[in-house]
Amino acid sequence: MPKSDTKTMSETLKKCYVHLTNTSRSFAAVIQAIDDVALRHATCIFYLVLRALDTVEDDMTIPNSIKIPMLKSFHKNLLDKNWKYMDSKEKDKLVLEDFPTISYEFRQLKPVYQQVISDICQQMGAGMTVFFERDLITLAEWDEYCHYVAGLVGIGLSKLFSASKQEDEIVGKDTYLSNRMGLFLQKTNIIRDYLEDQLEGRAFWPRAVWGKYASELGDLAKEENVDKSVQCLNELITNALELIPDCIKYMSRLKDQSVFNFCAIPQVMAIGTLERCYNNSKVFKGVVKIRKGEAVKMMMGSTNLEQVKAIMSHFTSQILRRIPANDPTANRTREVCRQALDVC
Ligand code: PS7
Ligand code: MN
Ligand code: MN
Ligand code: MN
Repeated sequence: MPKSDTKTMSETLKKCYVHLTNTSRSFAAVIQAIDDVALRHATCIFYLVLRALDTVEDDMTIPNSIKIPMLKSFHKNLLDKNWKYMDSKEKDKLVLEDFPTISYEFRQLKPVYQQVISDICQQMGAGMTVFFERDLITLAEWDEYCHYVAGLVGIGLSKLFSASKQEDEIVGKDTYLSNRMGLFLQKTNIIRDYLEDQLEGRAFWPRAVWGKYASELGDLAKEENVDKSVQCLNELITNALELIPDCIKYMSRLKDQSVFNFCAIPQVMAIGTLERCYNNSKVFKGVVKIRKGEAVKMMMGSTNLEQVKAIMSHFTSQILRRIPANDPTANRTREVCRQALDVC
């Protein structure tokens, strides 16, 4: 249930929650349900700042000569009460056009929260430009890109949880596990969004993998390549599934119910999405989404570690059953699924 204290909230903070509701598909509900008021507001502002940064990254109408310096200096906009950007063509452009409202509320946060958000924003902005200038080739580089755009989010969120005293110090300090939580969401997103990204001129699949199945990344969308494309997809999904044991370990440390739900619901949606995408040629024809009823069931069923493990093992078992005998990654997929089932 969203915790609204609309009576005591300033008009600008209310506007921030309106922006949150309008821009996030899945995060609005879990952020609004965070119990600790200060942590809830910090998370909402963190989300909007990164949504603004990601809107710049995603906007293919901004030439790189303008985009790169903009991303690198984005964190400075947090302290500039007038900064805004009116030329984006993206669907979430409103967060850039109304950035003064967001940056004003950023400056009302406790200094520790401001520091975490600003640091992550700076590292993410710089990181986003790395692969404008360099191709994404190896699996290590895939992890590196996912670290910049999602691992850092996990690291920042974990520091906010610990700073709020809602979670133990170890949660904020163990950046390895926080990073892995973000990687699981981002890899799932990149795998699922193949076609959408391809159509918009973006490419986030690592060449070391797709190069084994096609000579151009775009060729995976061609009907005559469907067998190879699905094999490539299965290899990337297998790589993402490797993250499950670390994600379970991270979630096992959480104590606050509302923080747990906030972390667990996206993870559960991600495993559901991976199961949907596994061995599914529709990934190359459109956006594969989990059914609404299924999503609702998962959200209600992610309120404690045992339930999350049960959902994770359900989807992992489904994948395990569907591994084609002749898939080139079959053995590795089996092994990774068994490792996930072992911890669940
Ligand atoms: C601060 C809640 C909880 C330890 C805007 C949550 C894009 C997958 O690219 O719009 O439009 O297809 O579906 C969220 C770890 C980040 C990682 C990242 C900030 C979990 C800007 C989210 C969300 C760490 C970079 C989905 C990673 O966006 O994707 C807050 C722990 C933003 C989390 C992007 C993607 C999020 C994402 P797209 P979406
Ligand atoms: Mn992006
Ligand atoms: Mn995006
Ligand atoms: Mn995406």
